[in-house]
Amino acid sequence: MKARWDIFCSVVDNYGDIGVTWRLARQLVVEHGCDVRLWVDDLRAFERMCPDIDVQVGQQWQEGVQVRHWPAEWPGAHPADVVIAAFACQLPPEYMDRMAECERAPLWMNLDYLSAEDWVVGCHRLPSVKYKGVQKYFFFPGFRPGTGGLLREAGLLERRRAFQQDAAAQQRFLQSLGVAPTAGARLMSLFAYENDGLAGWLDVLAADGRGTHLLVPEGRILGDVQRWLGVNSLSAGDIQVRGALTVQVIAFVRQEQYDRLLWCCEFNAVRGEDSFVRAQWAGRPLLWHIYRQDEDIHLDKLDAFLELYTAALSPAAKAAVVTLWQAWNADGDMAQSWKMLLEHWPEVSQHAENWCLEQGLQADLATALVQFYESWI
Ligand code: TRH
Repeated sequence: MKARWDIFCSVVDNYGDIGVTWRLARQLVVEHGCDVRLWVDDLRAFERMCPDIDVQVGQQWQEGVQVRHWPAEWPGAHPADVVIAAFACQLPPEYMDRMAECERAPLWMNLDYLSAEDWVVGCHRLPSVKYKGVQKYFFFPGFRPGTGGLLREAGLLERRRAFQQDAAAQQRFLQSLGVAPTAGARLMSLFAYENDGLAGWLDVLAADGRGTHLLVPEGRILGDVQRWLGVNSLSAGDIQVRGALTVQVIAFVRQEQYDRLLWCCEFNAVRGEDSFVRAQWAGRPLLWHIYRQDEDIHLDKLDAFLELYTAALSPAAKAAVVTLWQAWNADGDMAQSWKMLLEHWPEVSQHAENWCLEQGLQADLATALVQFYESWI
């Protein structure tokens, strides 16, 4: 019998919550034959990355996943065999009561935020709280052995590599987005929160000896881009040229298309959690805009990742990557640090591919969850 999974996603803000859970839900269906219901409290964020979603409908099927709207008033449902609360979201109290009434209580897990900090290994799969006798467990994604790993679909890296070796496929794809790359220019993508450091970075790109074609999906960074360009508005399709820099705004695309966009670019600026992971699977150098948290605790997370990510780099290349990422996340000098990175470009590029291959050796997150369930029953 197929295992039944309920995944609960509460959209706090942005797209990471739904981005991660939607990816996980599909993978559990396609690769592990699970019966998955994805409960989402805000279908509008979902619609951005999956335009087939009908935001008016309480129950619909998308790519083999039963998508259920999770309204304030709980509609009632029998608990599944495995229950995932994504990013520590609170399950409906009625649902928790039903879990406690089950003859055999479900496996209940909190799928946590991604972090490279070393305490994660010690907490992964530990029991958390109990509710009326039903035990909850921590499940941590991560980069180190002993964590739950990262979301990675079967064959992803092979598909990525084939695409990167196929110039015609890349050209067709970019054309479908309305992008005709500027000849000789470095193609880059920019997905970030508001960032005062952007102006310094764009200044140096505009003054560079080599051209840059910067693709900016519609989103929070556009205000900063507009200010730097000195224009009142920007929307998908707009192209502006300043010196060696071409800035092109593109529409927010489906998740699969966003992957291919990352694969096409020589450098990707990403943010949050899911795009950050996808940029690593692209095997290209990246820049992470981490999600800001109170008391700057996100900076510890940033340092922990940098420590791990740069461990195999030469000291000079490591310093260049660390300086750039810290500048982007803590108001440093983006112009100077970008120039530093360019000096180490070949090493940093090769490293991005090596890191991707190394991470690809770990079991992926969906498989790790299924294995945990199998060992639990
Ligand atoms: O949107 P985010 O900033 O999400 C954040 C983080 O997850 C953060 O950790 C969390 O606490 C907060 O939300 C609530 O960044 P993230 O995680 O990269 O999610 C973006 C998703 O959007 C990802 O799945 C990729 C997808 N995407 C598209 O599908 N199309 C696009 O064009 C773009 C730019 C992104």
